[in-house]
Amino acid sequence: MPKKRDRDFLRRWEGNPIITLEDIPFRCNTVFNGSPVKVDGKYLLLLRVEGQQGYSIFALARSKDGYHFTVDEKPVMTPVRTGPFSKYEIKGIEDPRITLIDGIYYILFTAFSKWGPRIEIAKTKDFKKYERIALISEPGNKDGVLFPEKIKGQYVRLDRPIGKTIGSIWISYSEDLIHWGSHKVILTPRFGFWDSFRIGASAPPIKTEEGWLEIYHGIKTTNSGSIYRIGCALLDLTDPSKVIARCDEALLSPREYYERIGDVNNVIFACGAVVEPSGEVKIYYGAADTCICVATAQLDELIQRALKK
Ligand code: BMA
Repeated sequence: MPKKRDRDFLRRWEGNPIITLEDIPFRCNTVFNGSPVKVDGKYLLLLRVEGQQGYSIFALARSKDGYHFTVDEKPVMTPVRTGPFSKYEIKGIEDPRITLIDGIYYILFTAFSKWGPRIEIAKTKDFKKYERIALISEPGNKDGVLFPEKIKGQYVRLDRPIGKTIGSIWISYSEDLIHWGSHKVILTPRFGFWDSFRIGASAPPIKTEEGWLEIYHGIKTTNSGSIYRIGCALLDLTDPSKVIARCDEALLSPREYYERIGDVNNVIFACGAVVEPSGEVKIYYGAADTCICVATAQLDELIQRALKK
């Protein structure tokens, strides 16, 4: 048999998908778009789970090796139905992204309501108690990721507001994680490329000697719908509004059946990555809005890819 060529830059784990509907202990419609974090050598994955009512909640999965996960019996965050956040979470909470700063895990996620998506921020110290902090964008915004440290004394985030149907990656700054300003567009869709329609931040930025590595998603439209892929870019360490480099080719494209066919076909959508001491980066992604998968690359390889070397 001739050797099957791997057409993608990221290496899929051979046991993909790692979490499917069968692994969720409670009744639901689908599981996708998980954000990982490594705590004391063990892996936690905060999952977006869509209930059979049609809206999403978060569940927590745990693993010793980053590949075999067990999902907790009950969801850990559900849309609140009373209080100031409730009217903005009516249609659910989606796509969590976790960032650790000074012992606190901040979770940026999409709060959905009849006004559209807004970015909300919550925090946890122990993944047992979760506390909402604030809604930090107006509607029409999602894909919020927080940098893992303050830069020049300020918190920094990336997000994806939509204006005139164009979704680009913007940067904003804050003193207190609640009030944000100095909004600026930094990366836009590229005509003629795999990321020609819309782009958004995927994983919280990873600090490297060459700059902040941002793993982002790009969308191309076709006659039969959108194709979601993964790419990467490097941002300047001291001024992350400056883009140093950006990959030309996608790192991972929907190819396997579980990426091609599901509730939404042809989707690879990452919400985070774990960098191992060996330099291996485990990128966790939702496939076809129907399951969770993992693919890997060395950190150096991703940097070289962005630099087009
Ligand atoms: C995006 C987000 C993701 C989803 C993707 C593909 O806009 O809503 O949660 O995976 O679309 O449907």
